[in-house]
Amino acid sequence: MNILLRRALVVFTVVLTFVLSVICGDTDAAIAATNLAKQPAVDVYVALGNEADALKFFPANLQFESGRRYNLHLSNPSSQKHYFTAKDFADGIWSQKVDAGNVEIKGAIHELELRANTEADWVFVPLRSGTYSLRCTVPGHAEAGMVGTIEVVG
Ligand SMILES: [Cu+2]
Repeated sequence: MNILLRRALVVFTVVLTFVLSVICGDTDAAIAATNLAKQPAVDVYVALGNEADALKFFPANLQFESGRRYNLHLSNPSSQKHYFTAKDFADGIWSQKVDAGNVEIKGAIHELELRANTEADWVFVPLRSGTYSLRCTVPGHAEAGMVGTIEVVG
């Protein structure tokens, strides 16, 4: 095979690989995820309970914009454990990571348990608009008022 023909074959193979990856969507999805991850995060703070052990989320109603990146700082200043449970909301977000103490967890997250006097940062991008319920699933807590709503707009 002469050198020109060989070069043409290499170029053809590279172009074909690129075209196939675009058609298959891998490249688009990878670019979208990279762009989302680079967006500056909007800080949001939520406390699960308070020092007086009130069974509430502070604040109880959250609003996010779809397509924006958030860093949700969760803290539990109370003397008992609490859950941040919003499964339908979590199904419609892209979770980048949860940072808890010295551990960073990547991938889909559906529920967080915060023991007494702990904190966790959840970085995500909401993708699906809607109104979702938030609750603490420790027995008796939701019934006592530890519930809220998460609204995703846009
Ligand atoms: Cu609770």
